[in-house]
Amino acid sequence: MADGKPIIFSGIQPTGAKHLGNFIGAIRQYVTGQDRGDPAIFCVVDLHSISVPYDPEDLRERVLDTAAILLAAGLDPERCIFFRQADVREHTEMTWYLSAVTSHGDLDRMTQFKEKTGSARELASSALFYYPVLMAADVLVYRGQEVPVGEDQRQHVELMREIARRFNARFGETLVVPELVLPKVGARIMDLQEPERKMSTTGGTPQGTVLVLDDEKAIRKKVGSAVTDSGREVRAAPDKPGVTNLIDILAVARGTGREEIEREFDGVGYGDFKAAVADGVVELLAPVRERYEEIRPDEAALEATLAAGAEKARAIASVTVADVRERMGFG
Ligand code: AQP
Repeated sequence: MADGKPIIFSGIQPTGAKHLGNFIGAIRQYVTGQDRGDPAIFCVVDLHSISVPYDPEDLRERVLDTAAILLAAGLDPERCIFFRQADVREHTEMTWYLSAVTSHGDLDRMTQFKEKTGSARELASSALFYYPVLMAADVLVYRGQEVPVGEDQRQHVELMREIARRFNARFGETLVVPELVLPKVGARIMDLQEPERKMSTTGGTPQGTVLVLDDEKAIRKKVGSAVTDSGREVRAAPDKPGVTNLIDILAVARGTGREEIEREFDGVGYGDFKAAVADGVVELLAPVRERYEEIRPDEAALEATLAAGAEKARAIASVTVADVRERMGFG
């Protein structure tokens, strides 16, 4: 930590279909984090992609899509370290070392694995089961102090904290126990069609998932057909998940709180409210889509940015790995 600024680390999976939940829960926090962190480190976690069936050529493309989305959203490689996970091999090496202090039972308790595999658990790749250890390595190898993520990652961050504590107890004080950082509003954006479920890349409805790269027409259609309820009141409440979700989305888009939105739309029907939410989302995402169109075609520039970031990341990660190896009795 320099000048009291924390080391911030977060990663995002490479898909071209980043959605509003990813944008609000994670990407927006990265952009604000880059001036708060020293360093702020963000990576496209391509190693995580192999936990589900994938195509290698497609993966390369999706990494560039995701990198372009993050740059378009405002990540500035001069103000943060931005790279591709697989370029820094210390992540995979660290994962193995951390296995020594991660039990099978720890991983067996991860609800995301259970939710994602359901009854097909026996067929799931061991990489999917093991994913939380790689995620712990991602953060711990930089001695990250803050991990900005959405609510769905809470359990994984709790596990990485436990892994760091156990490592330190077993081998001596080496790793930093990181803190979970959730956005104040929007830590869990819900599917617009099924507001009891989170907006999701794999588990959501296409109509209920607003993509960062959706055009204005698509955004208006999706927000306009969002599920609300039979009432008229624009009020956040547990029995009004659809309306609550839209309030949160508009609060984020406007940079205000729930209360301000409730006050402004008190007595206004859902139709006008939804139109305002659609306006807010269009204003939030349109500039990102426009910049993406400029950035994405220049693959050489994207590759150069990621390569430069990987060099900076490796310089930090290699020091931690050397300390870990020393502590564990290797070499
Ligand atoms: N609905 C959400 N609300 C708020 N934050 C969210 N995040 C994901 N969904 C929501 C946060 O986005 C970051 C990146 O997630 P990822 O790398 O796991 O990306 P993904 O796998 O493409 O996104 P999903 O939708 O989370 O995939 P599924 O559901 O298919 O596994 C993380 O910080 C996450 O918390």
